[in-house]
Amino acid sequence: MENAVADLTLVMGNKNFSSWSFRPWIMMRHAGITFEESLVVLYSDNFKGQVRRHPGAGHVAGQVPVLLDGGEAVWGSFAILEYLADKFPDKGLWPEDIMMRAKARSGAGEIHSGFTALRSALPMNIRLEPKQIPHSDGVMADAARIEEFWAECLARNLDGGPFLFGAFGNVDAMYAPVVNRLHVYKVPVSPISRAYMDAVMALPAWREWDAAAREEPWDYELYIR
Ligand SMILES: N[C@@H](CCC(=O)N[C@@H](CS)C(=O)NCC(=O)O)C(=O)O
Repeated sequence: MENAVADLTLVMGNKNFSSWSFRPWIMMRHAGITFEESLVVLYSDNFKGQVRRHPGAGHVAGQVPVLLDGGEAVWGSFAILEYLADKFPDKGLWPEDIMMRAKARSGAGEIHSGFTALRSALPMNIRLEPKQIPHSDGVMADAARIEEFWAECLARNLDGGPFLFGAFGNVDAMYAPVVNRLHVYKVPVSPISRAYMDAVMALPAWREWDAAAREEPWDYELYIR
């Protein structure tokens, strides 16, 4: 359902590469929260200044994403998702049950601050044709822990799934870039994880982001694997 009240702008990076921007974007699009996009191209001149030039954003860290709302700015993917859950309580962005909500936040916190081996070795690259590359022990250990968390969530089959706590929510949005990473770099995963990844990648919001990423002109050596 479209939300008529919102007057939000997401300051964000290029869709093909900006994994942090992808999180609030896919959540808002999936939940039907109306927003404008303001693109700051990754690695362009004075990136931080371009981000901070937005109204109300003079004090932010200078990275993307930033959410602008009513002349104020919220920065950082996790904080933006929390803000959206507060602002749109009817959207069910976190599980309703207090313990399930806490567990979803635990998982979201883990991906926000951890899995550095996987995140640095396998950059999000939406349009990359899946290709096999060698994976380090660190990458495999991170992938195993991600799969362990997913399996624990999916075994509960909350509300019949198919997402981590039933309906697609903030925790799924936090893991969305990892879905791309595991997919395009052909990290071997269990059938349970594969089914979850396929469900995420089949979302209309994912497909919209994917299609737009394929149209973008920017490419960077840094992301070649
Ligand atoms: N912890 C931040 C990280 C944001 C981040 O690293 N964004 C990258 C783009 S995906 C960025 O702005 N890079 C440009 C820079 O750091 O100058 C979040 O959760 O949003």
